[in-house]
Amino acid sequence: MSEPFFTEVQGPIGFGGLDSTDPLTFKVYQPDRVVLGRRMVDWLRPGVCVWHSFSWDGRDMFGIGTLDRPWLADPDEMRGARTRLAVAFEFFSKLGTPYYCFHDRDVAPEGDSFATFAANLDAIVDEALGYQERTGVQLLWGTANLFTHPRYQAGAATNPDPAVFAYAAAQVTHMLEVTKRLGGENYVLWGGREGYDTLLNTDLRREGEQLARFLHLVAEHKARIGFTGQLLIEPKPMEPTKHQYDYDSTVVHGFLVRHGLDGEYKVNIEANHATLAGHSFHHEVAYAAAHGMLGSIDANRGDPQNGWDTDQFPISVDDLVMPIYEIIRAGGLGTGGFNFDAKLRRQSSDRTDLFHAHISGLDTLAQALLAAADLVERGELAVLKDARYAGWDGELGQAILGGSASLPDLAARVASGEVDPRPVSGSQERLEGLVNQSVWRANRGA
Ligand code: XLS
Ligand code: NI
Ligand code: NI
Repeated sequence: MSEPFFTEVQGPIGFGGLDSTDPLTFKVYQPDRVVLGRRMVDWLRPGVCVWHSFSWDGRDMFGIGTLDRPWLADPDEMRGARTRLAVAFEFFSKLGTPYYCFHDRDVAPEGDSFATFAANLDAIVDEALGYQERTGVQLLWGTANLFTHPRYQAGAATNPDPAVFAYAAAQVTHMLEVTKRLGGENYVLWGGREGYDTLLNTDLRREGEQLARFLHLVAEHKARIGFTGQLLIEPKPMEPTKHQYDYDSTVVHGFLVRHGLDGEYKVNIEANHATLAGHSFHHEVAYAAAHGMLGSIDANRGDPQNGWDTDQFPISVDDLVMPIYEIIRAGGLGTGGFNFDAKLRRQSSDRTDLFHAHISGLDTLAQALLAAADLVERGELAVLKDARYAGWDGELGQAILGGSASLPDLAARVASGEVDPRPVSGSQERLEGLVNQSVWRANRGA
């Protein structure tokens, strides 16, 4: 074992409660606390991502790295990769969260050929297996990075050049197998460059067909190798390209149905991507839950003053109560979890800041879980929503839905005065009050 990197933290982070003044304790998150019959950790299934936390040094387009990530500068890249893996697992075990996630190139140097990259990745994966066994930390999902290298500048599956499609296929083939080897519970496809910068050079029809073919190939290979994890598509409307094809859950759903792929894929919903699409995170989760496509969550947030994917750690309970309410009502995330796809601010340059960020993020999720559970338990919201649609269970509603009422039948009922609807209040403010009351009750109880 190498020397500890996070020397100020002994770990595992314990529960301190709200009165604790020790910043390195959870204030709300108690993994074993039972909420609505399930442990907090089993509702949330939290994970840490390798890319933002260990493969990025804080650089932005105006400045060089500010974060202390010395392995990124190791001239011996494989040695650097091994150090990173050791530090990452030190962090996961000290934080005490059960899962992690990574892209192939987050953990292994690319080298100068695909064969070298594959060999580098396999060597790191051998070590990762050992760390998983020793620490009990598991892989929530794996993914291939099909957006950083210049070969992907015009997309991966949607590239105008089929050779790039083939290269992406090679990466995904390998990474699916790696994910299986590591016992990963899901496999994610985020199409960062599957979109366009200008329509002047883009054939939308072709690119859609290519993307569908790629997704079929991935599903086929999953079956071929006997990988039992869930395939997930992560919607995002833009950034890095001007327009991305996997715009939001609704668009992804339509695409999957159109190409006979529904049933094979669910969605990995990222809070900040929802807001980039002009939706709320609640909308995205509710849509996915309503259509049986809720897979997993990338936990983060944007900044209302900025229009881009700032990937900040979640901090607002208010923003999370309703998404978590939907998740509870859907029976949980299944094989999914809450992956912190979030990065430190560039000025958060102490090693221990990574702990503060994840502790605060997890406490926020836990508090929102308590409020959402209260809302589920009190039940008024669900009762009022059901009551709003009660007419559809009656004779008229059933006649319409069952197909026994034609347009002229309905017209006749209206003309005779038998059917004469009156407006009914939607009572939005009353419902908003109920949500707030659950937030406040959870605050009082924590
Ligand atoms: C970028 C995405 C990315 C995916 C994994 O915006 O969130 O990090 O989660 O490729
Ligand atoms: Ni993400
Ligand atoms: Ni993102």
